[in-house]
Order: sequence, then structure tokens, then C-alpha cells
Amino acid sequence: MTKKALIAGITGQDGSYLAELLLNKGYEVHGLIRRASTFNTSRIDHLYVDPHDPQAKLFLHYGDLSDGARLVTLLHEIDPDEVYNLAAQSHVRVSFDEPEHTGNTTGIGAIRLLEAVRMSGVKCRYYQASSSEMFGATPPPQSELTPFYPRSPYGAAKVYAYWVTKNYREAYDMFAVNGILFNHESPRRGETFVTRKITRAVARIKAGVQQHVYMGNLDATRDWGYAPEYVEGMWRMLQADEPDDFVLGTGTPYTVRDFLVTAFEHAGLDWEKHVRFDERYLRPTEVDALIADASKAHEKLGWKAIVQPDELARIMVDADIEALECEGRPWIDQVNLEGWIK
Ligand code: NAP
Ligand code: F7E
Repeated sequence: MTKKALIAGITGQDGSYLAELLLNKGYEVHGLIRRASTFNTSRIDHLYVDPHDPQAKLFLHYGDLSDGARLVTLLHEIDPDEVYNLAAQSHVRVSFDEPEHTGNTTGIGAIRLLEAVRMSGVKCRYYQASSSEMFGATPPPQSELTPFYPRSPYGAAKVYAYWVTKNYREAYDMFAVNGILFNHESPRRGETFVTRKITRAVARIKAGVQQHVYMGNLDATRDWGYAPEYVEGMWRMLQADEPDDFVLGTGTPYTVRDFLVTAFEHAGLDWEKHVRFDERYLRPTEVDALIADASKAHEKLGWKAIVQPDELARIMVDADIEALECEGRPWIDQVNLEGWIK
């Protein structure tokens, strides 16, 4: 029997890698996409096959996490075996500008999808994209047992989504899990997250089309891993015998400054000549340090991050230099996870 998965957030960084992974495993993949006045499917265009083609395995449906009735209808229609909730307003700085929208999508959106699963009566497993931002001010290392102390409307919304996921597991015996993922990046990362902002700027500075990049707090420490490895972890959580919550991360501390140095050096540039400060990029409350203790995922799922932050920076710089050379090309970077497991 072909397994069916529904991905909310399929047009995002993780959604696109997860869709690839599941299609490669033989799944029929359904994705929730938002109606927009411009195309918003660039990360998955390379996967799309006309639905009239008998080979088609990827199907897209209009919907939005703010529209609960639509979610119930889709659950009935698709009858998936697995539901991945990756949809969110996912930018921490933006969540201070749009706190209500962030709460509605990133927080309440999760319970709309959980409730749609419950009301439709569909028997499926549910993955919630929880975040290390929930730990916020609690010092590292952070594991599944670390108390939450969110420092942004985004982090607070993710805490709500985390707890309703756990509550639906306990209240309705649902196979519902939280993947508490630390920062993970790739050439498909949104251009306003710090890693991609840096690597894109490096490529443009090297090509002579930009001279400076304006940044905020360079002292923040993050635990940056490689997104394709993390979607494998999501899938493994839904294949486990029992529903449980897992932290995924590299365990390697790296500051924004470290990432800048590695990225600029890789392109043969001196970062201090090109980086300028702009207070616009500071946050009202910052998360100083996130460093994962992902030992539970290693022990129970056999999952371990391989690509470390320095290699990640180099992968992203190379991809941005190449992308600039052939601007306008679709997302065709290929992921090779051979030899990666354990
Ligand atoms: P992303 O690139 O920002 O993608 C977010 C996805 O959510 C996009 O497909 C977006 O659609 C969709 N979306 C936004 N609002 C929606 C709504 N109201 N209804 C339906 N869909 C909506 O995020 P990502 O980096 O792939 O992350 C995936 C998930 O993991 C997110 O929930 C994020 O908060 C969480 N997370 C990410 C990280 C990380 O480091 N990447 C770490 C921990 C947790 P459009 O394309 O139309 O905007
Ligand atoms: O910031 C600092 C900024 O926006 C990282 C999301 O995927 O990971 C992500 O959230 C750090 C922060 O990611 C700039 O202050 C300095 O300390 O790339 P970011 P984030 O806030 O860590 C978590 C786990 C998620 O769940 C989120 O969805 O970099 N920083 N200067 C800057 N950040 C940005 N964006 N831009 C700057 O110019």
C-alpha cells in the first residue's frame, strides 16, 4: 500500500526537502499551499508533475492554517497516514512586528490542524515543528527535559503548539509528536535568516554587485545544522513504535560572528571590510545561546547531525555563488545523504 502524507508548509525550506525525501521513499505527497498573487512554489517546482500524468505523486491543495473548516475537508479528502505541520510565520524578528498574526498561525494554527485530524476521524500520525526558540533564556545545553522560557511572540506561540500537541496525544491517544529542532539551514533557507543573508551577501560582494551588509547582534550563539538531515529526523519520529518528543541539533556552538568569518574567508574576503551594524536588526529580547543535547534522538532514532556549522557555511556560500551565476534557475541542488546514517 502506498503511504500518503500531508505537508502543511510544503513551500518552505523544510517542506521542500521533506517532500523530496517522502517522494523518494515512494509516498504519495499532498501539500497545503497558500493562494498568492505571485507564484510561491519555487522550492518545489522541480518536483511537480502534471496531476493528469499517471506518474504524478505530488498533489497541491489550497488552504491556510487560519481556516479550520478547510483543514477538516482536506483531511477527509486526502485521508493521509502522516501529517507534518511545518507551516508557520517562522521569523523571530518579524514576530515582534506581527505578534497577533504569528500567534494565529504558529500557535493556534497547530490546534486547528490537530482538531481537523480529530474531527475527521482520520487515523494518522502527526508531526509538530517545535523549535529551540521555546528554550529562549534557559541556558544551554538544552534537551527534551529543559524548561521553556521563550523570548519572542514566535517562541511563545511555539510553546503553545508544543503543549497542545502533547495534550492531544494524552487526551485522544493520538500519535502526535514534537520535533524540537535547533536552527537548520541550507541553500533553500529564506533570504532574511542570518545564515542565508550572510552567504547571499558574500556571493554578491564577491561578484561586485554589493559592497556592504548590515547586521545586528553578532554575539548570539546558535547550533546550525543542515536542513536535509533534519527532515530525515522528522520522518524517523513518525516511524517510531511510540509517540515521543525529540531534540535535533548538532551540539556545536557557533556565533553569528563565527559564521561571518567562515563564510567571508571561504570566498577570499575580509568580513570586517564589508559588515556594518544596523540596530534595526536587533530584537527587543534576544536569545543568547542555543546548543542542543540531541543524545535522545541518537539513542532512540539513530539520528545524528553530520554537517557541522563551518561546512554548512561553505556549502551555502558555494550555492549562492553558483545561483548568482545562473540567476533565475529553479531549485535544483541535489541532496546526497548516502553514508550519512549514524
Ligand atoms: P519557512 O521556510 O519559513 O516555511 C514556512 C512555511 O509555512 C511556508 O511553506 C509558508 O508558506 C507556510 N505558511 C506560513 N503561514 C501559513 C499559513 N497561515 N497557512 C499555511 N501555511 C503557511 O520555515 P522552515 O525553515 O521551512 O521551517 C519549517 C517549520 O519548522 C516552521 O514551522 C518553523 O517555525 C519550524 N522551525 C524551523 C527551524 C529552522 O531552523 N528552519 C527550527 C525550528 C523550527 P509560504 O511559502 O506561502 O510563505
Ligand atoms: O537569527 C542574529 C539574531 O533570524 C539568528 C528560525 O528558523 O531558528 C530561527 O530563528 C541570530 C539571532 O534565526 C542579524 O539576532 C544578527 O540571534 O537567522 P535568525 P533565529 O532567530 O535563531 C529557530 C530555531 C526557529 O525556530 C525560527 O523559525 O542572528 N542576527 N544580525 C540576525 N538575524 C537576522 N535574521 N538578520 C540579521 O541581520
